[in-house]
Amino acid sequence: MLLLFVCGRKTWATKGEELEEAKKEFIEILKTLQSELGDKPYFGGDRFGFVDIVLIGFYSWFPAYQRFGNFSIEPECSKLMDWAKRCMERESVAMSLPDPDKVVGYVLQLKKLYDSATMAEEVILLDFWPSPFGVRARIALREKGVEFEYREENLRDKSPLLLQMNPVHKKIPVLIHNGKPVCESMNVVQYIDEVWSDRNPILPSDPYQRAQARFWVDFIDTKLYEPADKIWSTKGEEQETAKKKYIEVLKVLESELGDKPYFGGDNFGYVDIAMTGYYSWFEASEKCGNFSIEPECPTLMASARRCLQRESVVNSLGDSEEIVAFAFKIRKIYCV
Ligand SMILES: N[C@@H](CCC(=O)N[C@@H](CS)C(=O)NCC(=O)O)C(=O)O
Repeated sequence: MLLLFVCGRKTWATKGEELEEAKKEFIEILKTLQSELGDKPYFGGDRFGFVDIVLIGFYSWFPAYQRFGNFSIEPECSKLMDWAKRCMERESVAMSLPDPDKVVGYVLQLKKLYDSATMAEEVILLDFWPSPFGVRARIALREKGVEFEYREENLRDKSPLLLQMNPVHKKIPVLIHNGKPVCESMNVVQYIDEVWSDRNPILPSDPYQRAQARFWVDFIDTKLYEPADKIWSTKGEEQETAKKKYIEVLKVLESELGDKPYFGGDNFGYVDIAMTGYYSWFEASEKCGNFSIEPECPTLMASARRCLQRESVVNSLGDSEEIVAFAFKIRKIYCV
């Protein structure tokens, strides 16, 4: 009987091969019981007995099993069905068994709950370990506690998956959520915030504050990238100009930060995630450019340290020495 219960449950809770196996086994069990019944009216012989009581409880579940498992019991087990109908003629049984339609409705509810609990979220991140953009997506996922599969890309020999998922820019990061790609790092961060909205908000809930956060992220991505890039990829006067511009932009950001611990106020938020990509390269920029950010922007630096100590950030960043070594390696290729 326990086996019958297990297989019955599988007719609505499983799919594919497992379901097919369960249906087969379910019918096999019923056939074994049917042959035990033989020509007797009840399992107890002429009298409705112990085995009859135990088995008849399953009868009101048959319509649910058949509907969700998409199979039919009657053709294979007609004698057993006759037995069940005989039992149902007994007042004690008819009054005790639940209405089969109600059971179907109940199983439908169970099935919905079960499906939503077991539906695996597939989250894949196409990334490149030193990327200041990739790290933003990693941090956002970790801030939300979302499990994800990290896939390292070789940007000199991009995978067919990257080309297929980001055919416009062909760049990382790309978040692939249940097969669907989301591109551009801050767009990815916003998407993560919206999908897993039940925990640790990244963007502020107030529309004005949200607009302000998006404004500053746009400022960061349009003003900071170019000088940051030139610090490690150029030398001489071009590099000097880039350093000056870089500090100028950081100072604007520092004045926006004011005396808040984070751009997001007391909380590490959208602008902080955008900046942490750059913070992860501060040491490499300073070493490649032979300059120091701290004396120019001490409060921004204090906030950067605070961000870099967060668990989500520590777990998302490589060793800063490795980023410095990587920056020098590509610097050699570009300009020395
Ligand atoms: N605006 C993009 C920038 C992404 C980006 O520049 N990614 C670089 C790695 S750091 C990349 O994939 N480069 C490959 C290429 O340019 O071919 C974002 O925010 O996601």
